[in-house]
Parts: sequence; C-alpha cells; structure tokens
Amino acid sequence: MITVFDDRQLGHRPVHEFFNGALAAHADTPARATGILNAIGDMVAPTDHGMAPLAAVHDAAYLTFLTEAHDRWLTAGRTGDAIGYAWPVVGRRPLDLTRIDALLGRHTADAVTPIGAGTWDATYWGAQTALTALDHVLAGDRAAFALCRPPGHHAGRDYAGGYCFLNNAAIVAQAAIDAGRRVAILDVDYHHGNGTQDIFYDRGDVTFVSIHADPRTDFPYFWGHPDEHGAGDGLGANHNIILPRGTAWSDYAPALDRSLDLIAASGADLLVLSFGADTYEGDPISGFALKTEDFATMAHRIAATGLPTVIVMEGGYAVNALGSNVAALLSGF
Ligand code: Q9C
Ligand code: ZN
Repeated sequence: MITVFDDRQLGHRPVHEFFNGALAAHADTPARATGILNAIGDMVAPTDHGMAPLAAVHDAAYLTFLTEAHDRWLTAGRTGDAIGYAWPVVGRRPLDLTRIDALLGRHTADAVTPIGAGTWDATYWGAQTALTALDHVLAGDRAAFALCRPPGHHAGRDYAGGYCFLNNAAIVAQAAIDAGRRVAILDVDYHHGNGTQDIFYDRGDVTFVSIHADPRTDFPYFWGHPDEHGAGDGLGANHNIILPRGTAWSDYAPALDRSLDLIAASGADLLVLSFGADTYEGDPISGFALKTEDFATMAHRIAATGLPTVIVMEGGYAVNALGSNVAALLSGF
C-alpha cells in the first residue's frame, strides 16, 4: 500500500497546549510523523491539487485566517505560537474584526491548537497528502495511507480545534463525492470527530460513524453524544458509538462490527477511515486499552467490507509505539 507524506508537514511545531490549567508540552510533535515513516519505510510525495478542494469544505474567511494568522500575531508584536484567550460564546453576530486575538477567538475552539510559523504549510500539504491518497484509490488501489499531520477530524468548516486545522477526512470525502462516489466515513480515533460530524451533519449523502470515548469524560465534551443523529437531509446518517475509559479489544470489537453494519447499509462505495492510534493502551492522553496486534485485527474487519479505503491519519501520541501501531493497521489491509 502506498503511503503519502510531505516533509513540509514537519514544519508544524506547536510548543505548548493548555492542560489542567497550565501550559504543558504539546502532544502533536513532528516525531509522531517521523516515527511512522521509520516504521513504514517507503512513501511518495503529494501532488498539489490547489485550494479548490479545501474551499469545497472550509469557509473562505477561515482559510484566509489560517494563511495570515501567524503573520498577524507577529505584526501585533508577539513571539512564538499564536493562541487564543477569548471566545465568542455569547452573541456570535458577524462582526468584521481584524485584531488577531479576536480572530483566534472566532476561528479556534480551544487553547490546545496553537498556530506557528510553519502551521499553514504543514496543514496545506497534509490536505494535499490526503487528496493524493484519494487519487490512488480512485485509480483502483484497494487502499492508500495519507500520513496527515497535523490531524484533521476536530476542524470544522470555519474553526480549528483539537490539534486540527484542515479536515483532511472531510476534504477527501467531498472530493470523492465530486468524483461521483458514494462515501462513508468511519472515525476510530479515541476522540469524537466533531469537526467531521459538524461539516456533514445536515447531509444525507455522507454517512459518518464514530467510535470514541464518552464525551462526558473526554474531549471534545460538547459533541459526540449518542443522541446526535444528524439533521434535515442528514437525519439518520450520523452515528456516535461511545465506549467507557478502559475499553479493550473485547468490547471494542462489537462496536466496530456495529459500525461496519451501518456502513454496509449506507450503500457507500468508498470508505474514508479517520485512523487515530490514540486508542492504544500506552497512549499518554487517552484511556482505551487496545494492543498493537488489535490494530491488525481492526484492519482485517474493515478490509472485509471490500470497500476501497482512504486511510487518513488522525491522533496517536505514544510516539515510541506509534510506528508499530500504524504498521500493524496497514498490514491488515
Ligand atoms: N487530558 C486528536 O487526537 N486535549 N486530538 C486532551 C487530555 C485535546 C486530540 C486533554 C486532545 C485533542 C486529533
Ligand atoms: Zn484523538
């Protein structure tokens, strides 16, 4: 299976995130990507599909914000990473603000998603990596792996969050639809894919199934609850399957089987797999208990659907085991 990656994705180097009321070392390190590459060996560089497929999912003002945010931060006299501190929870009327702190509040969802000098290039090429993996699947490959970093599934149409800026899985799904395919997205990251859910919530042409930690105990808290079924044309096309902290493979497997049944019933002919390895037992910020070999079993079951699959990298923070965990997953396809 082909792995797509671009070195510019290493240029996103967030230093800190807020954690338990203080600044802590950021979990999304460039070593995550290099660890995966070392375990996999071969990769191909993405081709540039330009801005159009990004703009098919994301708001124009948000894309402009992402391209300009760090320069605005420097122009305001700051150093280091741009990070917000005030959010428009109440009365979000469409003000035309230009102060960087206001823009950060408008277009970010939390204080764990800082923007540095290399963030735009990294996330742009991450999205191109995902689109290039889709090209391989549309050309007939059984599966292709997009080594996206930063991840994408917490990013919505007009906001960053949860370490994510561009929603790579959504960009791939929309591009596949535009190529005439019928798409389902399966999100197996430890955290709910709130951005992906949000983007397709009122759409009946994309089935979204997410298996994740109970949002009453885990990020992103405000989304991912089991009674979120979609709206309008999308009613019935959104499925959240929650599992408690401590879940191991014996309880994960039935949730996966249920998800695959929902996807089979959707009539999809192409699968986008949002893959996070943060369900691993050794993950430093998460609470499930999957073992390395479980990722191979997971992949076998997904591959048994027979659906051509674009695998998009999301989270996974046990850096020393990440390469083995991803290699185990890819071995199952
Ligand atoms: N105690 C992804 O995996 N903070 N994002 C968690 C842990 C945010 C994770 C706090 C986690 C975001 C793509
Ligand atoms: Zn995650």
